[in-house]
Amino acid sequence: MKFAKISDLYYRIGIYILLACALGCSDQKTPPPEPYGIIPSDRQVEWHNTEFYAFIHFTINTFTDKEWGFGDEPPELFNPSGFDAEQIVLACKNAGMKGIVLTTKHHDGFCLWPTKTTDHNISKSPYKDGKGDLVKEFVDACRKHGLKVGMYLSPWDRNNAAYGTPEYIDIFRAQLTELLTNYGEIFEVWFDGANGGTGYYGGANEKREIDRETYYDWENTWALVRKLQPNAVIFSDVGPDVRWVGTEQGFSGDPCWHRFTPEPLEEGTSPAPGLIKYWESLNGTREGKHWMPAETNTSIRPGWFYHEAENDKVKTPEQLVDIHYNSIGHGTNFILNLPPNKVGIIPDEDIASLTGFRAILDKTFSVDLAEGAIAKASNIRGNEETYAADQVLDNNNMTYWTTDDDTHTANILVEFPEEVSFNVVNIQEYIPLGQRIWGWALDKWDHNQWTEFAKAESIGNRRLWRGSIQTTSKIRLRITDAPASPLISTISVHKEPIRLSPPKIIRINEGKVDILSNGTIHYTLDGTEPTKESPLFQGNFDFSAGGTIKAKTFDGEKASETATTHFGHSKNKWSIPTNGEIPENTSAKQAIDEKANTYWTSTGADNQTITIDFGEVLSINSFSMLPSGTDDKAGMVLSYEFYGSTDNKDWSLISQGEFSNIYNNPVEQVVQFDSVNQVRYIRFKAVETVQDKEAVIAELGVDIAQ
Ligand code: FUL
Repeated sequence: MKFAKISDLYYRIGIYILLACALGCSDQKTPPPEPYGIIPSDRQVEWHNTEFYAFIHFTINTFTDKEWGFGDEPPELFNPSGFDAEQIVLACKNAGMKGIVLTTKHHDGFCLWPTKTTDHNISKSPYKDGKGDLVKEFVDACRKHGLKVGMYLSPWDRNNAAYGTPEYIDIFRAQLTELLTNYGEIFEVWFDGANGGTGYYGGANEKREIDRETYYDWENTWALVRKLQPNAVIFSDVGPDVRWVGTEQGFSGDPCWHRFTPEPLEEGTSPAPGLIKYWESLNGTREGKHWMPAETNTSIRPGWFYHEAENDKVKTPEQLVDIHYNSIGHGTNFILNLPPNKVGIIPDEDIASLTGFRAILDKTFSVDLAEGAIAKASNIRGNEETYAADQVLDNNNMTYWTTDDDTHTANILVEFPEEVSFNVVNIQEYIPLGQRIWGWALDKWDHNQWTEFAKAESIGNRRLWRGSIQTTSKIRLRITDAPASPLISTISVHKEPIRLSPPKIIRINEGKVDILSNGTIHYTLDGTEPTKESPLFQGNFDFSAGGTIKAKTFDGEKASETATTHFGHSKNKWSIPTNGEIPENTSAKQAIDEKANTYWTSTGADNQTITIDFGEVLSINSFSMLPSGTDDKAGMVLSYEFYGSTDNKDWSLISQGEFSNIYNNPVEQVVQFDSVNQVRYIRFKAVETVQDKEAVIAELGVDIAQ
């Protein structure tokens, strides 16, 4: 080898010396700790880092105003007038989301892409003259704006004639194959837990129950996903990669372990057709058999699909922030559903709420009060820089502080350059080597001694402590229980801005309404946003007819978020008639006492009706039914008939149907009628209940045509 110049030779020698040092003279002599117990796969670690993403529920239900389609809806109904995938994707991106999971086929079986597996798809709809592919439009917009793509494909298909037979499994897998082959990289495949029940099934119009343990042959379906999309995680009630958190209300348990051993609630029994509940989904299992972290799913509105009647019920920025702390803050991922409207865009109300939510989080997390702080630990693995305390302050969750193998409980201090005031602490465990912290506490230096201000069990991918303002010059994280050396990748300290609390709007006696707050309240009754010019609240007022109240607290230039509450017609004059053919049932009164925690329970599974006398003829245009909020869901009403009468003798059927997703999402069910009905008596009949038990209802109400 000949060197052109002598300087070239010296240059190369220099490089070799540097390389040799990097390899041989490196500081790191102590190997990283051994993994503890079950650890995540690479695809799961990647998923943990994705943390916050959107669910998009959009299909034929958007146009029929339903939560679950029966399967007989003509494809012509699917006709968004101005579908805009970019508007939807940008709404998600601006909210800080990193991906989108799209309902490519919901339980009604309508496919949003031109599948070869069934005619019940977008090519038979007027959308783009049958030449549209909504999945592709979503995927293209996601790729353009750097969001990951996930696919929801409902296993239950109420349209398909073959549902319930082995032939359907081939169809289902062919659909999955199309979705996982033709649209590029997928980060999550979402399999819904609702399976089997009544449906159209190609015209059979019957109930089909399947054995959900065996029917889908999940092992082979999962193998297909692995083959086609090796980096995608698979979600279902019980994994294999990601578990359902067990509620659709938007919170997770505390502790919340990433590991899980699924145990059915009651061995072999389904609480409702096609549903199984699992113990511990909320909390996981500390030393569970699988790495199966929870995903917290909830919708920005009460339902998963867009319903105009819910425009007033969009979760507020503060509610979304609370959910953030109760999901991501417990180490779960957070999938927030944003339902596009009939135009095919995210409505203004939802965008406004997302924008407010993001602003609160940005104000909180854009400043790290631990920046410039010094970290010290009671033990450092091998006394090496690689594992030193300051690794928790470097904003990199791939580096961590850890201890020697025989040191499981240890402390790490963060000393601020000057005294700080904070109300949020963010802690991350380095999870690729397992979830290995079982107990921890936070102390602050207070009058020359340590005072504990936080304490819990799990940390996992992320733990957000949020509480009252703490002022101090240093904090200490104490690991109080760990089965192996603990690994902490991040500690950061933040201040969430203090805001005025929105008022509380409550109904008191005789149909009156009170609005509670510490400040000045202005309110509206016409659906508009309250301003300082809106009526000033000066004391309770009659609101017997019902409607929507919006109120805000004001303090100088500051204003709270808007509180919105809807009340049906006052039940003040209502009673339960005892002269009809219905036997007297004392608990019936509890369905009209305006109290969510008292219940009517029917007198027997063969007499599932309740009759109500308004005491006057009312023009009603909808009814509402609030299910019991108790954990025991036996008797929850799954389908109903609703009758009206002017004389308690001749009854006419006003409405009948199912409360589609009530089991998983036990919120108030509101049913709008096709027309206004003039009645004095109403009769509600529970047609199907959970476990065929006596019907249980917390409240029945009606809205009157204004
Ligand atoms: C549930 C479904 O039945 C709902 O319609 C919705 O898709 C939700 C995410 O999962 O089980």
